Amino acid sequence: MPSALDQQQHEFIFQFDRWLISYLENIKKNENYSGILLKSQEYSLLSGGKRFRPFLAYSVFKLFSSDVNKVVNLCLALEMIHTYSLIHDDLPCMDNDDLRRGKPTNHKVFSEDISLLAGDGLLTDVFYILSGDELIRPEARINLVRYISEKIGSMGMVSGQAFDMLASSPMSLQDLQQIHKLKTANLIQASAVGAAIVADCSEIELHNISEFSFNLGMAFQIKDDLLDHKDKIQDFKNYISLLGLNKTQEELARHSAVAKNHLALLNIDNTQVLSELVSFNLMRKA
Ligand code: GRG
Repeated sequence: MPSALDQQQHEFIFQFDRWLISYLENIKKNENYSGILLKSQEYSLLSGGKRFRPFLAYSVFKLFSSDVNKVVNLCLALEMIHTYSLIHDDLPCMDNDDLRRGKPTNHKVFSEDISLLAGDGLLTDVFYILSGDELIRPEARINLVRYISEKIGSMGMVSGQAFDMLASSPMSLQDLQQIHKLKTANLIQASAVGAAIVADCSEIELHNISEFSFNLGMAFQIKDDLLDHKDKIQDFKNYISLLGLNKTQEELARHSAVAKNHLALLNIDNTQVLSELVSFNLMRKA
């Protein structure tokens, strides 16, 4: 018997792929859209990501509302932000990676200039689609755009990337935690809180969703560190290098427990999928 998480993931992926294809088909009709730019964006958007962030937004939204149409643009926007960050992160001036998800990186297939622009376009389009979403109450729309831009802009993910680029060994735990928070947890938090804003949640609900998703985001990155750790000198930006394996696993368990605790504090009875998502992260192999 599939778990509640499996069922919801299955239902979500099927819908999300249709939303994304339909979004891409629609923008193709715009005569100003550069064909090569679109191909480059499409290449990375359709290259097999886990869709973790939009799935999280969808699952949080479903706690409070069944009017799924209201969360479509947010789900698309989150995957577009994630995709832009990966395209730019892979560029020669950043991590200079040849492969992403086992396939050539965007700039290897297209070119550095087009990949840079593909990311710029994806990021900017996010604000176009969110600010124009008339299914979201105008006040909630403003709060949403402001919250997301705080989490991913210079106060958030972009500074996380800057700290990461400039980091040198040896690194303090505090500095590493700040990079993990800004680079990874912020967008995961924006996914969950963004959905709660769209669903018109109360202050106390927003608080618990925010704490839940911050801790899930940290747990997600610590799990990534556990999966990625290489016994190399260059691997100093990894929890295991700083804390050792046992303490890293304890940190993963601690953040996961705090996340589940905030789900319980929501005092609603349909949090099973999200609770299973926290457990799934603990066990995931990729
Ligand atoms: C602003 C250029 C710029 C970058 C922002 C997000 C980021 C910083 C860089 C990407 C590299 C990286 C390892 C980020 C940490 C977050 C993370 C674990 C990303 C991978 O997310 P998954 O596992 O990826 O959800 P898939 O491939 O499944 O979509």
